[in-house]
Amino acid sequence: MSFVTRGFSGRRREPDADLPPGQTLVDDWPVLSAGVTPLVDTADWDFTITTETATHRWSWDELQELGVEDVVVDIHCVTHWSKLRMPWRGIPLDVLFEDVETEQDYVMAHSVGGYTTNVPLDELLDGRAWVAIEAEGEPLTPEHGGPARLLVPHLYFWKSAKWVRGLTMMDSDEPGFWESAGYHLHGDPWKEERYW
Ligand SMILES: Nc1nc2c(c(=O)[nH]1)N[C@H]1C(S)=C(S)[C@@H](COP(=O)(O)O)O[C@H]1N2
Ligand SMILES: [Mo]
Repeated sequence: MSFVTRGFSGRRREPDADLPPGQTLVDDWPVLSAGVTPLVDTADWDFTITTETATHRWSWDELQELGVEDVVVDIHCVTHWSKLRMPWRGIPLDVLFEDVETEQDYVMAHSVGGYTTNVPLDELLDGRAWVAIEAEGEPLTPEHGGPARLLVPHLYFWKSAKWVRGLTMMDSDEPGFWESAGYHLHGDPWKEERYW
């Protein structure tokens, strides 16, 4: 009859309720890179959003001045590992897109070293994506994409481009690096959109 007990058990979640199908929890943080780790100096780095009409550019310092946000998110790699409740710090893409005008609905993210990945623009907005600069309380290490990487945690982690340099708007959804090699164009871990 105790409402305390009932309320508690009512709120309890299954231990793996946050784990998408086919995923396994890891305690460490694996490094997955298709090529060599570039060493990127923030002094030479800038971030661009290129639309059909304009190029918007932010230096490292200008980006920080837009305002950082601390978030706790789950990440899911298509190779079946997940990390839950990971603390990250980054600049929300909502802020970057505030003054960007475009009629184009798709984005290609570009990284130092040539890596690319495609994401629909609406999935980068509404608090769902960041240019991340810290994880677990520390600046991103080079192997994890430092100084800055894309963070799109609701899609498989290959969409979170390390060493990100910019976003280019596109009229249609074109495949990026892994998508051209058979990874799913979209990559929703809850739908197991792994390969196509
Ligand atoms: N530039 C770049 N970004 C990348 C990759 C890459 O090879 N190059 N690998 C992707 C893949 S497949 C995964 S799972 C994650 C791995 O990030 P981590 O090494 O920080 O765990 O980065 C993604 N972003
Ligand atoms: Mo991956």
